[in-house]
Amino acid sequence: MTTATDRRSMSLVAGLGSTGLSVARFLRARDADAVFYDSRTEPPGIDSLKAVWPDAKLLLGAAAIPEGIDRVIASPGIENRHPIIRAARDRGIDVVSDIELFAREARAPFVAVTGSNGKSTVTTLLYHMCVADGRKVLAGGNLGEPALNLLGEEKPDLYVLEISSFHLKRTAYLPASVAVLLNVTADHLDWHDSFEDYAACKYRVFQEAKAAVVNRADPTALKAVAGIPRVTSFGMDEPGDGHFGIRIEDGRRFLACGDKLLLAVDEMALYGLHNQANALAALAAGELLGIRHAAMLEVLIEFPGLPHRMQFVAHLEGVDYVNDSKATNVAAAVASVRSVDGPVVLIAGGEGKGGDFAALAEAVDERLSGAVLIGKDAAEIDDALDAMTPRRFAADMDGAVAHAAELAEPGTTVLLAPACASLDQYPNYMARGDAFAEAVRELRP
Ligand code: UMA
Ligand code: ADP
Repeated sequence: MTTATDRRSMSLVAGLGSTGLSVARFLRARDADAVFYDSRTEPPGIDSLKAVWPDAKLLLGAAAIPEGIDRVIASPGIENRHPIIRAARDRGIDVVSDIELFAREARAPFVAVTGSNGKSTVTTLLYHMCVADGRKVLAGGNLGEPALNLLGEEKPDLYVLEISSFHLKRTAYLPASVAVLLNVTADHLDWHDSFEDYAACKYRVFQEAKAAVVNRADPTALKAVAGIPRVTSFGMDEPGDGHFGIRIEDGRRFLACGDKLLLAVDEMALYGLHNQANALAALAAGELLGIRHAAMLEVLIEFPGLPHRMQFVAHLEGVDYVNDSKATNVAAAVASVRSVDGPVVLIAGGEGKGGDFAALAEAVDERLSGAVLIGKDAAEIDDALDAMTPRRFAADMDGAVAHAAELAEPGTTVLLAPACASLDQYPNYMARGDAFAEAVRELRP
């Protein structure tokens, strides 16, 4: 009879997207045993899997865990209430993320960046800051390149990882050299059991961290970092010695460290108050890593931001068109509207993720000169908005942009900041942003 001690351990790899494939490469290189599961009977990743692991054992469509499985390595998109995850829990089988596997094997230090909003921007800023300082650095995680793929590359000086709440829910060991928590606001409530569960996952990033960057406006985060030897804070107020914040001199706003002025915010290529917070968090992380200030400031002067985040599209007949398709939750859309000078015609809607549209309305109503609502949750946003705000409904992005152009007076900004996921109408937020840019191009006389 085979017992658990005399056979190789067997993993169930759940999800055959980019994460599942990275796990397959990782296990194959270690001559491990695995079964691959996907709830789709013909997942698009199957051919790539076969290329990595020609005789891979497959379990498609069904949702039962076979006998002999010791752990489930779950892709982040597989919700916690998915039958496979529940069955694993009921049987006492460990459920782990690819990030946990990465953390146990990484031979170079890593930075873990999380938060409800700003993760990709801060991860990318920090990556460029490390490069500008002459470090060999690899970036990945939720940003796009699965973390385990980075282990297949030549060993760098440092990894910079963007980590989501989905990852953190299934990560029991994360000894980051620097853990960064940007902010915690409601998101992904369709995946997590509750807001409390979501928030606990975010604060968990600090647990085994050797140093931390903390948002000093968040008292729970300040408590969570109490035992960490090196902590640097960031915030939008004046900073204390060794911390990062904003100082105003002669009416001009500056990024500052203690009482030292580092850079006037009008010299930053990034746009908006929220990006000042992101810049300060990246500076704080860079400081903990010993990156030279000059290298970091050079990046802040030049880095224009990632696509689909406050991306300027066109100026037509006195109206600016801005694509912030990545504003996929309420807090991001609020930050987005607030970062625009002057009146806004907002294009919003899609698949809400359990966010509170009343909070969106309360925060942005007075700045809106119009709204165009799209997608599955258009009616819910309509209910929440001030009755006086002119609004239209549109079936697609062409219609939405055409309505917005009609509502927008010269001096207005038409802003795509949906406060919702795109999946009811588009494959992802990039496709939604591209559809917006295309529709704006078609407006040109
Ligand atoms: N699947 C099932 N059953 C399910 C759900 C999914 O079998 O119930 C299967 C799908 O059929 C598909 C696979 O799982 O074959 C997809 O897995 P996935 O959704 O985890 O996608 P990946 O391609 O592995 O991408 C994931 C992250 N996706 C999610 O967190 C939803 C990517 O973040 C990340 O870039 C990538 O790993 C590499 O680390 C995307 C994201 O939307 C950008 N993240 C969220 C966000 O930023 O808000 C957290
Ligand atoms: P994430 O990776 O966490 O989704 P991104 O850097 O991709 O974050 O930014 C996504 C969106 O979130 C942006 O388009 C903007 O609307 C909003 N945002 C970015 N940074 C912040 C911040 N610090 N606070 C609030 N909202 C932000």
